[in-house]
Order: sequence, then structure tokens, then C-alpha cells
Amino acid sequence: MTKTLNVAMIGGGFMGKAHAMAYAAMPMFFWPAPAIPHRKVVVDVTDDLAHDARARFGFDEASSDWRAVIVRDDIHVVDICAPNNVHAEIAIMAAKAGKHIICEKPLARGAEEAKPMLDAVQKAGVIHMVAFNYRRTPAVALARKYIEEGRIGNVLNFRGTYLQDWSADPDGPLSWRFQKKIAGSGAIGDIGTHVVDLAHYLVGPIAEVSALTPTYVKTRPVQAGGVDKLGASEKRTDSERAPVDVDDEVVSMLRFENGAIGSLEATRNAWGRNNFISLEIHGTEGSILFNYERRDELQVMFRNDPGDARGFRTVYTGPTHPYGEGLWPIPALGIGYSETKIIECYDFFKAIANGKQPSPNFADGYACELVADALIEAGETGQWTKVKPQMARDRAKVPA
Ligand code: SOE
Repeated sequence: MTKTLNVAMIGGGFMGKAHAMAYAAMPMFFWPAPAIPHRKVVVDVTDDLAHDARARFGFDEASSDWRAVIVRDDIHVVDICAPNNVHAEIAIMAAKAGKHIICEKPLARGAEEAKPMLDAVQKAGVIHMVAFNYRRTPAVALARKYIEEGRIGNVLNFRGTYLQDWSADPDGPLSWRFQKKIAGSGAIGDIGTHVVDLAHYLVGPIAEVSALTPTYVKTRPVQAGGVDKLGASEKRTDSERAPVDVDDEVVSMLRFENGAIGSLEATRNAWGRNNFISLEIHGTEGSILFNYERRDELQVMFRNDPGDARGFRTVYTGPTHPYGEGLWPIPALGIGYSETKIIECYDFFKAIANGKQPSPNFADGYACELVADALIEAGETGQWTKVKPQMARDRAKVPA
């Protein structure tokens, strides 16, 4: 019989919504499910918020005391959907209590904080995952399949961008995402690490970076309460302003360990861009393009295509592509953000059922933190900066 695993979810905001929905929907898509997630306890910062989240997201219980919840014998999985500054404390305590852990990205506020998290999960022998969901878009998984099969030859160049505009308005509130002590960094950690994860997934480890990391909006209106408010819809012109101490944008050149080169750009200040994750990968035998705003589609061009049909063509992902067995029966019915989270949940529960680490796990999350640290340093010094070499060693310790 399929096993049921009780989940304690810490954080009932935007990400809590995405994860709760995935717990409910995963067995509906992937059946037989590797294990059934049971929404047992949701934790938020106040009892009121926790009770709201329980009613809305379908959990049995609500709590405002995560420490008491994560050590309970009836909890099997701890899901960290809280801001970055509490990831480490929760993950380390959950690992010591022997719980499997899924943690929202970025793993931590930097490599120094991520390393003890990695050590704790490895010591405890629990299953761990970092929620870099975009690699779970079927078209991105298809890009990886093509690359692994050698369909575009050796990768020469990777171009990755993540552009949004929710922070372009200077009167948008000073959410925790603009505060170094909570977030660790700005666009680099919040969305740049998604691109770093995609670069690692599709090309391989990044060895060295350059970076420009400006802060355009130096102060923002102080926000009432700790709730994560994104965007101009929440703008305030009447409240006191406080400093922003993180980057608004990163523009970087990359050198990969395997000799490929590339570039990475991330900003939340690009008017007109909503969730524009674009990838362009050139190899010796072809090229691949992906744009998350058209996420059912992968554009491909192979060198050996007939001369009179040269050019990019569009492959619509569907049942014959990665994860197609569980998703929709006809291509182009529509893959959304929700589907990426459902697939993430499926892979995580499969990893628990099989006792085999998924990817990206905490070692991969730590590797992204090492790159994020290098981007910050390169932005400060103006110098090409090597990614700290622990990366290769620690990645090697964890089974793929
Ligand atoms: C805000 O930039 C944000 O919510 C990110 O934190 C998420 O990782 C991204 O998927 C959507 O935008």
C-alpha cells in the first residue's frame, strides 16, 4: 500500500500556497504516487495567520511554534517556506530530529550559513531538496535531455536571464527581500540563484564570475507587519523610508569548469518583464532557446537539419517528454507554475520512497550559495572572482 507521510509546513505565504497545492494535487497527476503527502500541520508567525493558513490550505492543525512541531514523532517531512534568515535554524533542527526536508530557495544567506545545513542533513542521513522549481519545467528537463544525449554537441555558451518588474517602483515597500539581514542579498539570491541552478543543471559547475551589482532604489517605505508584500500594488508614499542594503540587479560573465562561457542577468527592476526567465544555449551541433513566459515551448536548431529547413523550430512539450506520463494528455494544454511545483513534490516524495537523494539537494543549494557569494564579491571588487573550490568536493560527496 502507498505510504502516507505527514508534512509540517513552516510558512503560509506565497510559497506555502504553492507547496500546499502541490501536496494536494501531486497524487492526482502522478499515480500511483511514490508516497501520499498528508497536510498535517501548518506553522505561521502568529496563531491567527496559522489558523487562516490551515483553513485555506487544508492542513489538520495550525501552530505558531515551529520548534515544538518539527520534533513531533508523527511528522515525517519538514517543508521550509519561511524567509531566508530562518532556513538554517529550522533545517538543522529538523535534520537532528530525523525529518526529511524540502527548503525554499535560496538555501541560505550565503555559503557560510549553508554549509552547516548540508553537514546536518548528511550526518542525519535524511532526504533533502532545495525548491529550485524552474528546472522542473518539462521544456527545461527536455533541454537537459537533449544536452545529455549530445544533440547540441559540446556546450560553448550559456545565456541566462531572470527579469521581473515588481520592485521597479521606488515606492514599493521595504519587504524582507530588500534587507540583507533577512534575505542575505537582493536579486542575486532571490532570482539570480534560479539562473545559477539552471546553469549548473544544464551546463555544469560555474568556476569563475565577474559582476556588476548596482542598487538603484536606495530607500523604500517601511512596511507594516512582516508579511511578504511584492510589488507596486502595495506601494506607500506616506510612511517613513528605510535603507535598502542589497543589490537590485546583477549582470555577470561566467566561466564554467568544463570550458564553456556564459552570462547571467537578474533584476526585479525591468519594467514590462514579469517572470522572464530566458535561456539560450549554443553547442557545437545546435542551439536551444527557452523562455518561461512561453514555458510549453522549447526552440531547437540542430546543425544537421536539412539545409532548406534551417532555423529554429518549436517543440511543444507533452506526453512524450519528461514528466509527460503524469501531466496532460495533449501537448500545449498548458504547463504553469503549479505544475513545476507538483513535479518538484513528486520528485521529492519519490526520493524519500526510494531512499535516494534528489537533485537539487542541499549540496546543490550550497553550490549555488558559493556562486552567489562570488557574484557579491565580484560586484564589490570589480574583479573576476573564483567560486570557492569546496563546491566540487562537496558536490562529489552526494549521490546524483
Ligand atoms: C520574487 O522575486 C519571487 O517570488 C521569487 O522569490 C521566486 O523564487 C520566483 O519564482 C518568483 O518571484
